[in-house]
Amino acid sequence: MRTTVGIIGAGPAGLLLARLLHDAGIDSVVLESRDRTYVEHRQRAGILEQGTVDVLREVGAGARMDGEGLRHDGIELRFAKQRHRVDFPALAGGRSVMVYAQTEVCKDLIALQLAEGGPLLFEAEALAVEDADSDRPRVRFRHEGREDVLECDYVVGCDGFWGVARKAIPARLTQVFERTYPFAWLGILADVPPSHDELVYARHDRGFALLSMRSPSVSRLYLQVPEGTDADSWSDDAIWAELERRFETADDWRLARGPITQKSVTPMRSYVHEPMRYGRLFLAGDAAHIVPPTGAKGLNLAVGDVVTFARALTYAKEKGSAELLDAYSETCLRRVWQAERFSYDMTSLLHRAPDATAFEDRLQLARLERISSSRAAETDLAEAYTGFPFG
Ligand code: FAS
Ligand code: PHB
Repeated sequence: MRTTVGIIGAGPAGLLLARLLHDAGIDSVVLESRDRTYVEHRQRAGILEQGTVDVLREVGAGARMDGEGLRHDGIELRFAKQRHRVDFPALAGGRSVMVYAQTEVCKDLIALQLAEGGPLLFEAEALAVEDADSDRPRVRFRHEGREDVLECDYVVGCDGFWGVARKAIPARLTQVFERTYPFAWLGILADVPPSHDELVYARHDRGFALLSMRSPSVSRLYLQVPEGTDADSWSDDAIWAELERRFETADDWRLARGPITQKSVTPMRSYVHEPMRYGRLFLAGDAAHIVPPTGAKGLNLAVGDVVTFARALTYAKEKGSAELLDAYSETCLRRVWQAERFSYDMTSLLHRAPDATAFEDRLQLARLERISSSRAAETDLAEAYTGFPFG
């Protein structure tokens, strides 16, 4: 097989990149190791920044999002039984966010790709990227029981944290920055209308909790739990009781309960791989960086990377200059590190580490008091939450 751009991975990064290249008249092939059902049903992100919403509309994947997505103009911070709403449009130049699950984004992009895009091969596992530093990089892959090779001009590794693309970059050229956290998120889906019309981020002495949603009738909620927690060790009752404790307020707000339909634990990690390019191999999305989901940045960073790559390759084709391709890693990393900073700040602001001291507890409350009483402090949060510019 031969194509201009070999894309490894059909998560949001790989799928959106295929659309962006298609619209620029550049052919690509997407290799995805899992089947379509897995990709379309893997519960992950839920918040789209304004920039992501705009790009999805531009590539023709915005109709269902505009019909079913929920535009949100703020979030609530909850601490010491207090409630403070952060008003995004007032603080971040009119920007808001969209609640629309990553599963739905993938369904929309897959439908588009199958209807009018280049090859999207499911159950096609990339085994290795070869000759990445030549002008003829190759992806060796296995599909339908036999090994094959995809000859490319460029390869983009959109294969997530556990993918293979990153391994093609020589360790001597690589610098990895990472931090793991002594806690994780126990996430649930529940068939119950959300008990608040916007997201609620709660800091409590017992730990963090997040109220999110998937629709007016489906709630998405998270509890901070110790790292390594087994989701099945939490009964439904225990989950609801703990969420009620952590969302407590001084007023009469109540958390509605309902049938839990899905339960899973997500580990927390900050990770950046530098550089995000080696020869004709480019990394995008979780293949290059991971953020703790507290800042709702993961999916949106992946979008920023592939928009940057598509712009750079289009520029190279139209102007004959590799200038933007050569700047790809630096351009992406500027945005990545801002998202890493924000995600770390939100995580350290709202989660209580197992060994937290009384001093650290008071420091968290002082930071939250500052945000709820200073326009400058809450502006920083609103600007970062609603999104950084794409390069
Ligand atoms: P993805 O991991 O989504 O996609 C990579 C794709 O590559 C997968 O489909 C995989 O099957 C495929 N692949 C891997 N190896 C391959 C190979 N060798 N050959 C072919 N294909 C291969 N972000 C948020 O903003 N909010 C959240 O609440 C949130 N929750 C998350 C929960 C979990 C459990 C995880 C793991 C992540 C979560 N994230 C969240 C982050 C998540 O949304 C990612 O940022 C987003 O999926 C990134 O998209 P991709 O870079 O496309 O990577
Ligand atoms: C979600 O709805 O899954 C979600 C929302 C906000 C976050 C993380 C996850 O910060």
